[in-house]
Amino acid sequence: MNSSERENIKAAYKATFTKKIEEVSGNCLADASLLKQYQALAEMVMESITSQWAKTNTLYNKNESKQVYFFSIEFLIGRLMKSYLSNLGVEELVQECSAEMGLDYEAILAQESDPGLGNGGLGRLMACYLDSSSAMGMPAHGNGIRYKYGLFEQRIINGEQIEVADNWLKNGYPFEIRNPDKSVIIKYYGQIHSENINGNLTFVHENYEAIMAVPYDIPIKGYRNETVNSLRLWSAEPLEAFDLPSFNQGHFLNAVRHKSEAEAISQILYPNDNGFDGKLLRLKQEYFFVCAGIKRIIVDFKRSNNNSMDGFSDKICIHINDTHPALCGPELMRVLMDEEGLGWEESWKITVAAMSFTNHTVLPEALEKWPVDMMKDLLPRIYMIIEEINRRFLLDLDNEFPHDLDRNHSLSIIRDNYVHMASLAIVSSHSINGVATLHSKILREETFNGFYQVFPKRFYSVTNGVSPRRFLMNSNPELKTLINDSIGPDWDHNLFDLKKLLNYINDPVFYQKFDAVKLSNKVRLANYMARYNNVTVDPNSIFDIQVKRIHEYKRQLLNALHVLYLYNRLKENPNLEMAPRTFIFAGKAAPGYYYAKEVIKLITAIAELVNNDPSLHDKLKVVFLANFNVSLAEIIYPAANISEQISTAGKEASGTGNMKFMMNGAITLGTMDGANIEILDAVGPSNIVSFGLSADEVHHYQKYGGYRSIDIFEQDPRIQQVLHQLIDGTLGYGLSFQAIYDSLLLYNDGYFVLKDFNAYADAQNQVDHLFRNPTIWTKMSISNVANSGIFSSDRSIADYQREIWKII
Ligand code: GPQ
Repeated sequence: MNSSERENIKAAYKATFTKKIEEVSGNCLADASLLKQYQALAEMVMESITSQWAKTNTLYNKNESKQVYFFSIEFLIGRLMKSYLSNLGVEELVQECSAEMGLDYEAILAQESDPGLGNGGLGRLMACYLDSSSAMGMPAHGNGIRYKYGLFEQRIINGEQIEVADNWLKNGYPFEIRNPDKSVIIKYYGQIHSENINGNLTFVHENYEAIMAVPYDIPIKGYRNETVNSLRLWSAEPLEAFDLPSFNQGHFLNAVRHKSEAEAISQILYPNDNGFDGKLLRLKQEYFFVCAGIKRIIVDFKRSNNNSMDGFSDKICIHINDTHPALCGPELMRVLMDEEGLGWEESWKITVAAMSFTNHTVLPEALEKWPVDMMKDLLPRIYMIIEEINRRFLLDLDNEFPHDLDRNHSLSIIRDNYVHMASLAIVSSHSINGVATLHSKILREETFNGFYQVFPKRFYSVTNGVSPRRFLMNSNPELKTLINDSIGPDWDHNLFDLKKLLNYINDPVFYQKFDAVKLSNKVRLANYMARYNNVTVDPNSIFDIQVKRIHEYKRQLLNALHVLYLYNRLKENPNLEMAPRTFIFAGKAAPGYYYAKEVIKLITAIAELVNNDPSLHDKLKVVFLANFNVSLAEIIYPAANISEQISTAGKEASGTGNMKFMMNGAITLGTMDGANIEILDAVGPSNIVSFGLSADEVHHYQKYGGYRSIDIFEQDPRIQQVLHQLIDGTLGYGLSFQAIYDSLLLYNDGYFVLKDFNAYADAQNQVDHLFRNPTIWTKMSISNVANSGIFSSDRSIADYQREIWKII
């Protein structure tokens, strides 16, 4: 494009934008608020995307290519405007025009609400996978819930977490299209009668309570290509417009009660991460989006397949993200048998061939199990089908392993009066995978070992990945520019090309530029902390960051105790030689998780102690950033020097924050857990700092005992001092962290915090030494960026395509 063409395009953009402002606000540009500017831009974006979207859908409706449907109870998509602009290839243009029109581009973008439709890694992974699928021109779509309120907003008041409702829809949401014509009726409760209709046994659902699922579709625009996939989020509404059976029978009160009950279903996201809480409403949510999603898939499939179900599993993959959508199996069976008239065997073949399942945790408390009575009452037909799936499965098992009652019991989907969702998911899927090599191994050898013995060929491993567009190009534009200037722009289509950066691994000029980018990102975060936490930090200090959900197994406590220990060392010796450090924490605690909330309180108390002590000469600062979400994450990752990934080995399935940090040049300080092990493989041992018990060692202690935290306590005066400080008032008058103290000593430290303390302190010492040698540090940092290609979610999606969905 020559410069006059560009000027024409810019003029056209400015004219359209000015007109749009009038349309959305009734004001001229000069009087339009930032919100209206954002809404105008959003409308323009949607207008440029929708024709591509329609074309993509027309293509997909021909049924030529295999379609993947991700079912997930969470999609943590983050703000979308920047992705759209960058994927359309117009971001620079819009930036330039905005500046020339006297508008504040970043402030306009900040108007967008950040939909918190997920808790953490599980929901964010889905968003990265949608982003990658579109980038790769692959047909993949999401099915989830349009929660009216997403994950709560976290405020920190007097050092404690306070939860505030997340009203993300309050100004409307410009990137969704409501499609009421595609609504689906969902039936709960009631009774099932079997009738013999024309010689066929038919199941009829009576006296049910019906609600309506209305889809809202969000376009997922591919990076600089023509593909626009869909994220379909279902909203629950009463079904006045429909011929409700109870209405017809004159049960009007019932019909009104349904109204508010209906809306309750998509009202709010459950705020638990890695934890199961067996509430009836949650089970309603699970069936809600499963039933709606499956129905639409079948309607669309049949419409383009001469009204036939032939070849369904050759064209459709139903991928379930953890067990929350595991009812996809029985629901697909129900539709195939009760609505499509197929027999059990044929339906079962189709179901297993279509379904695949990813597990995301081995924590026993997170594995879903629903009381039989609850399931039977709420979903009578589904429960019948689960019983039959189980009966047939146990029969097969008995044929293969005769009289093995223990095996039969331990693998039974229904056992001890519960429906075990992981068992259901495994039995009804042709593929089960873990999310990192170690995690998949633990699934095979421990968690699902019984199923592995029965179905060894069903088990796979696909290591997680993250979107390089969101977490590198868009959130770290200065690094993107430096990389473009150094190795050319083509790495954007193949992140493995980042390896070319290794050509600069000894280039002092490149070092300078690379360090300048990191510093600039640290200044941005320092400004944020000055503004929101009222803490001044030195951008030249080590930014040592742990951001993720607060959970015992993630061991924010280990980090916090070590900060206290460093504080003690500095108090003892104010001239201690160490690089100044800024310890940064962020993350939400589940509202009902007392212990996690205590950890937040502890961190903020330590921050109070440390930041207000002038005798430390600014060598130590501690900051807890409130309300960690995708938008804040995008500011944090580029600014990190140290990425804290210190879970008890064997407990973190993969982790994905570790990958986002690495891609931005942070050095991992981590245990040999989840994908940290693969980060070590990718960068080599000299570019990571690892420490601590191995998963085997942890497993051994857990199985056979032999660890006594009190012994460590008694032998280590550093630990004695720090633990006393938890309860002796050091951390504030009247403040005592007795529960944490007890968990470590009285309850024998279930997550091996004290056991790993010494190794962690040594590793932190090593970090200090490395950082004080800038050449070594920068080299390590560059190596991390250069070797991060394997952690692109494009690679993960390619693995799924090849191994699991079998798409070319
Ligand atoms: N994960 Cl089960 C969540 O974020 N929430 C959950 O409820 C469960 C898992 C995470 C898991 O803890 C991480 O290790 C993974 O990297 C992530 O899922 C994506 O697989």
